[in-house]
Amino acid sequence: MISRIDLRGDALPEGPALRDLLPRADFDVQAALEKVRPICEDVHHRGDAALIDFAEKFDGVRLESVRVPAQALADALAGLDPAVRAALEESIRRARLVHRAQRRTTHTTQVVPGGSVTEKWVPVERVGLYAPGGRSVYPSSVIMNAVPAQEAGVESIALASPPQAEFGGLPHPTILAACALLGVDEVYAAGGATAVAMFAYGTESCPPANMVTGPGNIWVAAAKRYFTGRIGIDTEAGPTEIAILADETADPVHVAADLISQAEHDPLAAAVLVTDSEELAAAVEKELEPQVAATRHTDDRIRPALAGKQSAIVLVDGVEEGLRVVDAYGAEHLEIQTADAAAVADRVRNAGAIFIGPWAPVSLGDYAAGSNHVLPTGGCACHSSGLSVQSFLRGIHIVDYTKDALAEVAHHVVTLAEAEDLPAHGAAIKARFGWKVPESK
Ligand code: HSO
Ligand code: ZN
Repeated sequence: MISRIDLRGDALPEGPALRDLLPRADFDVQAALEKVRPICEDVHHRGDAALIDFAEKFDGVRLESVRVPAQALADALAGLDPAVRAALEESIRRARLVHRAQRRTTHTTQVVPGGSVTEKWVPVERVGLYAPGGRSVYPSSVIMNAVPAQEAGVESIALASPPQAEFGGLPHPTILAACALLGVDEVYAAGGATAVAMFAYGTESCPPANMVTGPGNIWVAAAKRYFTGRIGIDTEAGPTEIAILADETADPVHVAADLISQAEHDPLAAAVLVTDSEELAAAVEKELEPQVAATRHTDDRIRPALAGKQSAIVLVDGVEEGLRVVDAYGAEHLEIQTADAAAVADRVRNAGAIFIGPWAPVSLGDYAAGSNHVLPTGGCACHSSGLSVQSFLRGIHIVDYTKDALAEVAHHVVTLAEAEDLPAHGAAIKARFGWKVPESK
């Protein structure tokens, strides 16, 4: 069901060469870009009318309005299963604890007497959150997007999710209920690239946003790329990934269950086990079959995900080599199931989130650890982080110098301006001191 890649014996290659040996899904956002361009431009030119036409074409329902009425949110919350409500509330509570601690404080550095630089953190003014529909109706993702934006102090938060024909053109009721629990009351029935375009350009019913975040399929990723520069985005989320670094101390039942848990998302989801234990590899292979057979999304998602070229069991000589492999891979989620798991985890450099030991499976992080589950995929963990309060803040430097403090450094500024052949830069200093460079002290 899952292939093996044997990297034992020879020394592992360095950097990109090692990465090339590791499995990964094809996720060609560039190719999708051409397809989303006309859709985005149609939303630009025709606004709500385009959104309504696209909803009819893609979602099979004719909308009366794109904006979801407040009553629909209240109804969805009233109809929510109490157990689901309690679980969502606990998830929100834990996420708030963690994200509140990420708030940044204004900080002033006294560079010289009379000269200071203050860094002030200012939230993005208006953010559009996206929650997918279809196969992935995840109220948990509404939490993971809304909580950091709220804790960052974003004043205007709107959410879009695809209209569902079976719910009369409203987004899925659990998405609406999650919005109601979070106090997000500006919600739109718009899906995929059209939703991103709605937030980027604005329409009659939806004012434009400065930033769009949230998971989605390749069309959402392509639309985010299309608008990058015009608006801020989080990351272009690709299919979910789990990597597990495990040794002979790991329980194969847990390892198999955790691999399957993320394979469940998508036929393109990646499940990668990196181990130095032939016994564990064999036991996991054996364990996968009954566990896969016993669950629900077996043939449409899990089997293709595990059998796909993006998934594998990677055999390495030791935990040391395993660490090099997981660093080269840069997984969205990385579990460490080895002896001294915390110490091993401490040495990992590239991962979206790390889960230590036997009692911290990725599923916990997906719902209720308090951590965020919007994480970099496709190796982007090598340069980017998951969603956090920081994602919604801008640090603004405030420069405050007195005349004496400027005079003290003026000659350096003028020298560098001359060296860069930018004499007018230097003149802006000299003009303040009778067109002379003040004496250096
Ligand atoms: N594992 C997914 C998030 C998710 N899981 C939502 C369950 N629901 C990507 O991090
Ligand atoms: Zn998940």
